Amino acid sequence: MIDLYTSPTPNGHKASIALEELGLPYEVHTINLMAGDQKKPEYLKLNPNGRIPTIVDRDAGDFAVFESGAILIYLAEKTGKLMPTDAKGRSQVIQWLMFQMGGIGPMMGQANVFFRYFPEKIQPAIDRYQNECRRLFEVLNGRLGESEYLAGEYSIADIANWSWVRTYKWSGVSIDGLEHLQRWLGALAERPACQRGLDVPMRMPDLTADHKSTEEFAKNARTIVQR
Ligand SMILES: N[C@@H](CCC(=O)N[C@@H](CS)C(=O)NCC(=O)O)C(=O)O
Repeated sequence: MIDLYTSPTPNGHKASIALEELGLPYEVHTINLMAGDQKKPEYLKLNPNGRIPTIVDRDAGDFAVFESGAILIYLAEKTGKLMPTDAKGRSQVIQWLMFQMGGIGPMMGQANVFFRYFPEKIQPAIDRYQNECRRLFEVLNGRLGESEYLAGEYSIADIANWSWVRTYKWSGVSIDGLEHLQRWLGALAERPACQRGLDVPMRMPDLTADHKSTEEFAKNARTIVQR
């Protein structure tokens, strides 16, 4: 049994989707980011970075893993699934996983901060992060034009990148003209495990669909980025 400490955000979804794909039994512990649960001393013992997600593997002496990329690798290696074991195949998955961890995640995260949450509209910062996201999306599109999935077979690299890229509207970044990326976004959206993973810990509405929920969410999130 795995304990999953999470919230309904892209980094949280990476862990819940992987657990669903792997069919591992897990217990969800909801971390309320607005209430600051992630900064409580008992949680910081599991995740010194004070962010979600975290897993604790009860079957491995309550071994705690933080950082979503490390969680995905741990779960793949524990089960022998979603990542090949040969050196080259494993490296390909890790390359595209690192691309998400070092590129897509931080850039979309900062695009969200400057486009949605920051009280001042600093246009050069908004442009910088949105343009960098679009550039990264084009890299993904190029790869997906030559391969069905990012590292050949469906893997944790797809789960990591998809969990973020699917939220492109919230970051204000277009996917127009990126036909391979669009094909891949649609293909993963049809996977039952991806859908179940998005329900953890609770399903978020499409925040870009109506102005009131956009404003309400941005107002709450602002309190986290200003802490
Ligand atoms: N590099 C970390 C980033 C985790 C992260 O930024 N999580 C966000 C939610 S997506 C969070 O917990 N934010 C709360 C805060 O900043 O206090 C990972 O991949 O696990």
